[in-house]
Amino acid sequence: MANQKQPERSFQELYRDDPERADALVWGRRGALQGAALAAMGTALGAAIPFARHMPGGLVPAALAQGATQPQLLQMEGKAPLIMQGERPLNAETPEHLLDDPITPADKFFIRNNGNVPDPVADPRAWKIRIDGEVNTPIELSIAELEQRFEVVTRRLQMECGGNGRSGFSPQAAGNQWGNGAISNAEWTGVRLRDVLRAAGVKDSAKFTGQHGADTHLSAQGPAISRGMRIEKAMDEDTLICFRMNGAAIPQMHGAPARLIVPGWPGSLSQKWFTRLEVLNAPHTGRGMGGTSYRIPVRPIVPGSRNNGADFVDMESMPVRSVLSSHAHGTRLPTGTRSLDIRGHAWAGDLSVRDVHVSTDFGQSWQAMQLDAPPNRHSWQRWQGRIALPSDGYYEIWYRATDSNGRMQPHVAANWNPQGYGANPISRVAILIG
Ligand SMILES: Nc1nc2c(c(=O)[nH]1)N[C@H]1C(S)=C(S)[C@@H](COP(=O)(O)O)O[C@H]1N2
Ligand SMILES: [Mo]
Repeated sequence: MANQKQPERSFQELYRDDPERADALVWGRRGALQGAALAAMGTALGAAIPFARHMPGGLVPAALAQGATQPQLLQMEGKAPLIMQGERPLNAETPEHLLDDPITPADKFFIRNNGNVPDPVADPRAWKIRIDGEVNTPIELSIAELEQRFEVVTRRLQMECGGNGRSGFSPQAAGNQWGNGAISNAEWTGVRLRDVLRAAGVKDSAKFTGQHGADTHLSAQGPAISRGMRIEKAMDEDTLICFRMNGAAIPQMHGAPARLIVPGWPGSLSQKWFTRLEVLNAPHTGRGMGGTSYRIPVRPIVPGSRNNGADFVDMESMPVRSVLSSHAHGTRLPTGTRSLDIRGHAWAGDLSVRDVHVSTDFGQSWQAMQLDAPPNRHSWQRWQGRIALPSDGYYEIWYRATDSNGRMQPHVAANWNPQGYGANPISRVAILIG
């Protein structure tokens, strides 16, 4: 163990400041946690570790790896205490245990801005949206006109930031260090983009879109973000021009009075303060397109290496992911607790989720959870189940979803890329009994 002559920092401090050294001290070279090392680890965690014999060599306990620093919390009227990611522009993610509602309420909806949030408009019904480019007849319609001319639909739709899970990458990738909380599943009301596109008359040359919104970049130079997608996704029945969220007006922060929702694909496509959609015959070149922006390698690159993204492809359907929403990370439960009802949500971009499994013994065994069918395509799915806890002590709940194609969340974030998209490793919540 630690050199007795030189006082060591506490394990928590050590894991925070120098995880490699902490690991070497705790695990030595044999990778089996036993004797004095096991006792020291137990002391650091404040409890015995009933499944210590199954702990993978070199594993940093979740309680020490994630819980070391207290995050700064958002303080804003109408908003829950979200985890701050940045103030200018304002970005905040939802802690997993606040994602328990089947329909994400406005106060718990994560915030992702690339520029300045515009001021509210006096007459939302008069807000105009223009469709032009590779169409027979460019059209410009107000929200009132859209509602009148086209079928109004309501769907539960996931909207997830393309960088959700980014903090899972090692070495660190550039951008907000999201955990799993840049995800929402609200009930959206609006008209189908495809109905409006058909009214304008989509030409054969129409292959891509370019989205535009009313917000400006922080420099006040040009738009905050302007992304685009393949025309097939624009024609999906769930791609909506929305003007209501959870039955109420869209909050200003989330794109009032109208925004696009492009469910299952990177959230950056879901243009807030939506003003215009260009139909294009070639990929859009707006801010947030090309290079390494929302693009991922086709062949893996060396983690941490430089790359201009020329060989990357645009990120489309988001990978499978799950959250555990019934218990916060680090929850302490009364002595003698021997079973626990847990639950959360799981989703997989354009796909659905086939299975959610949970392990309480460091991955030695996995238990299938009960999984609900989605209420509609592109909604997340509720999972729940009961786990047994054989004795008091320190546990980690590991949870892992599998999509309808059989792909499951990996143990470690894969396909590293400079701007950190697509990290969906298995998550771990620490629970202390006694
Ligand atoms: N006009 C505009 N639309 C935008 C953005 C933005 O900065 N400006 N951010 C995008 C990104 S990156 C995401 S993840 C979602 C976040 O939406 P939210 O803030 O409502 O959660 O909006 C997208 N639409
Ligand atoms: Mo995003």
